[in-house]
Amino acid sequence: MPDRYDLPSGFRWGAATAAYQIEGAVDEDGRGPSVWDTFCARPGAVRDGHTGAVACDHYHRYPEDIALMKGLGLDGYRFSVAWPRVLPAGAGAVNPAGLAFYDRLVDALLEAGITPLPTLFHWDLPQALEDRGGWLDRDTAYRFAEYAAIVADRLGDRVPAWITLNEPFVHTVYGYALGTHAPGRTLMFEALPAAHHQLLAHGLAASVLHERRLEVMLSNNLTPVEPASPSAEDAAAAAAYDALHNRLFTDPVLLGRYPDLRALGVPDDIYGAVRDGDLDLIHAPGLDGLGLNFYNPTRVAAPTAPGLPFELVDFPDVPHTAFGWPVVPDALRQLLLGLRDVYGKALPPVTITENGCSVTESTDPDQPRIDYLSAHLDAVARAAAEGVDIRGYYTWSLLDNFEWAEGLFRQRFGLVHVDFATQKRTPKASYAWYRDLIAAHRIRPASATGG
Ligand code: IFM
Repeated sequence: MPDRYDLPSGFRWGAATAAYQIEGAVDEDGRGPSVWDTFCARPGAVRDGHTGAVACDHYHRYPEDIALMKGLGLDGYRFSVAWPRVLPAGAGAVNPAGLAFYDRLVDALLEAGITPLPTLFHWDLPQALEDRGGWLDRDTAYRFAEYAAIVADRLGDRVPAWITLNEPFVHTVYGYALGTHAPGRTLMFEALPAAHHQLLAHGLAASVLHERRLEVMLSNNLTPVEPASPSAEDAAAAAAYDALHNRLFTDPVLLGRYPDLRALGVPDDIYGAVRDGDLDLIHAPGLDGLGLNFYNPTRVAAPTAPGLPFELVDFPDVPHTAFGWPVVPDALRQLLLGLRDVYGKALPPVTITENGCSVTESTDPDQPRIDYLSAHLDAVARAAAEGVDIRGYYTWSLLDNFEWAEGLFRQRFGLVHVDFATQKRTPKASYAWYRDLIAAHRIRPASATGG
C-alpha cells in the first residue's frame, strides 16, 4: 500500500459530515423540526427506532471534533448547515442562535487552519416546508434561495466555496419515490418533480452565491453503470438507469438540458414540473466545481418482471462493505474518465466530496476501511494522471454517525469511533493511516518531485 499518491499540487485533503447525522440538539436554541425528526418518529422507519436527536452531540462537542480534524492535518472540512436551525419554519423569521452556531463552527475551523466547506442542504428539510409539499412544491426552490442568501451573508466573508445540495438523486429516490428515507413518500417516477425542484433550487442559490462572489459546487452521488451482459436488452436497461441515477442530475447543470427519460416512461416536462426558462436558471449560473460522492458501481439487467425498466444485480466475486455495497475501486477511475468524455469542456474541476465504507464495529484493526480508502485514492490518482482535473478528496466520514434508515450502530463510516452511550471518541487505525498519508503529501508534494 503506497504511503503517497501522485496527485496534483494543491490537492486538498478533507473529511465530510452532515448536520442531522452528527449535530443532535434537535430541540435546542430554537431549531425547528425537520423531515428527519418526523420520519424517525414513525414506527419501523429507522432500524432499532434510532434517531438523530443526539447523534454525535457535535452541536456541543464541536471543539473536540475540530481538534480531531486538526490532528489529521485536514485542509478542509465539509459539513452541512441545518436549514431548520437557521429558519425554524423554513422561511420567514431567522433564528439568531442557529446562525451563531455556524459562526462559531466556522471561526473555530479557521482558527485550526481548516477551510470550511458547507453544504446548504443535506436532506433535513424544515418540516413546515414539507407540510406545504416539500420538494414537490416549486415554491421550496425559492425558499431555498432565500435561505442560501441568509447563510451566505453571515458566513461568506470567511467561507469561499459552497455546496448547494447533497445527492439530489438519493434524496429524490429514497425520500420521495421509495419512501425509505424522509419524508417517506412512495411516488415512484412521479417523485421526479422533486428532482427538478431541487435542481431549480440549486440554480437559484448558485446565482445568489455568485452575486456574492462565492464559488458554487453541487455534490452528486454518481455511479458507473454497467450492463450485466452484452445483450441489447441489458444495454438498454443500463442506459435507462444511467439517465435516472447520473444524467438527470448532471446534464441540466452542465449542459442545460435533461437526458432522454422516455425509457423510464417519464414525460419531457417531468409531469408538468419543468417550465419555460427553468433549464436556463439551472444551467446559466455555471458550476465552479462538481462534487462527486462515490461509493460503488452499479450493474443493471433487463427487467425479469413487469414494473421498472431495469433490474439492479450484484457484482459477483468482489468484496462487499458492511452495507453490502460492492467494492470496485477502479470504477471510480472509470467514472472520472467517463465524466470527462461525456461532458468535455463543460466539466468543471472535480472534488471528491464523499468516499468511504462502512465497517462493522467488531472489525479490528479497521483494515477493510484502510484498504478501501487506499484503493480509491489510487483510482483518483490514476484518473488525474489521465488528465481529469481533480482538486481534492473528502472522506466520508470523520465520525461514526447516524446513518439514516440504518440508525446509529450498524454502518460505521467514521475514521473515529463514537460510543453513542458515552460520546467517547476513539480514533481508529484508519485515522492514523489518513493522518500519515496527509503528512506524507505535505512533506513531498507530487508536483515538487515530479510524481
Ligand atoms: O451517510 C451518507 C451520506 O449522508 C450521503 N452519502 C452517502 C453516505 C453513506 O451512506
